Amino acid sequence: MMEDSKKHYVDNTSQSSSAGLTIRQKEPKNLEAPFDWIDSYLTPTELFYIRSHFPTPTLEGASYQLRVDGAVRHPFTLSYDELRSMPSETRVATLECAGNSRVFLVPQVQGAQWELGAVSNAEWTGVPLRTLLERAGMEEDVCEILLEAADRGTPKEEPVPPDPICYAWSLPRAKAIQQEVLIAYQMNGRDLPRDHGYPVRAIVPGHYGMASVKWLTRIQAVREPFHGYWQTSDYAYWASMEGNPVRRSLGEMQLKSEIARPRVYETLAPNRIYTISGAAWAGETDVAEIAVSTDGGRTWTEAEFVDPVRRHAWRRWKLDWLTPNEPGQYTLLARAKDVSGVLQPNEHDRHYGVYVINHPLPIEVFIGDSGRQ
Ligand SMILES: Nc1nc2c(c(=O)[nH]1)N[C@H]1C(S)=C(S)[C@@H](COP(=O)(O)O)O[C@H]1N2
Ligand SMILES: [Mo]
Repeated sequence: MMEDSKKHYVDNTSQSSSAGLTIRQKEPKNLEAPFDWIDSYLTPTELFYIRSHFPTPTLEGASYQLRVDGAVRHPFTLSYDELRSMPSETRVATLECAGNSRVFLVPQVQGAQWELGAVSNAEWTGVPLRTLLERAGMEEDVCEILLEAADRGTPKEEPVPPDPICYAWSLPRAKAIQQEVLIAYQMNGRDLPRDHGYPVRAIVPGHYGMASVKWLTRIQAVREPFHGYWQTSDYAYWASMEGNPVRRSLGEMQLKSEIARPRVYETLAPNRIYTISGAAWAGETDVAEIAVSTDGGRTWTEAEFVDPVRRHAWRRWKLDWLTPNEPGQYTLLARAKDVSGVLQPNEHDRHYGVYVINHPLPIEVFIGDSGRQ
């Protein structure tokens, strides 16, 4: 199934790429993955995007402690070695920052100007959160599991809390007890790098990246919904309740596809076969179909998948395009359909503010003049 994971499927060698992360913000570290480089199913660790709100904390494996407490019958603390000696699971999960593709919003909005690369796919190894909660004996009336981290600071966006805060995120109980949620210590078969949460982070497959808390130090079972800064002021959206708008935390990733190649404003030769390629993913559903348009959405052609269906992981896809003879500008779009027949929305939903940018993103390219090739 993973046989072709290391094989380059883009056969046209002129479609070269510029591997390396793009800095969106230097400190705290916010680096974008080169999305045009999706030659392998798993994003190499050194090319995986980095999204941090505070300076990277320095935790040591030797002194690391993970506290599991709150509304539980048997609170306990684990060392790094104890966690690593427990039965582990390894699974592939795509992480996407909820602000990915923000640069495509018109008019321009505040926040890191992510293009296509605040998304990456890796293999994670760790202990299911569920195992730790079972060991702790979670009380019946627990409604959320709060994941607390070691990084601290004062957020920049209003309303700014009076004192420094830690990064923290709570998961609904129903998600927290799913077998796929990991307390992870390895990424692509090696110990987590510091920027990705060393020594231990949560991996919440299917949810936007903000739920996968890095530098995790405490897991607290709580009886009341947690209304912390990150999930009320920041990563939240306007839902509707009895006709009234209410703030809710972002959760599952929404169906999305992105074109990796060609890149924006790339010039292609006329009347040649060009392999358009990309990837598509979803939160708690599976991607079933990809359609590509090379005429700004008037007509669509079905693309072919490169990867199999695997819940919570992206599927790369490709389509051979016979480029037009006519020189000029062309708008490429890719649109995914999930297993229940739902398509990506045509437009960005304003209830999500500067997040969840999952409409088909226009990629403008040029067909060159054959005389000048
Ligand atoms: N402790 C901590 N965890 C965090 C964050 C953070 O700033 N601090 N950023 C979150 C966000 S918004 C995203 S998108 C992912 C990014 O994970 P990565 O840097 O490993 O790609 O981490 C999440 N976990
Ligand atoms: Mo994020």
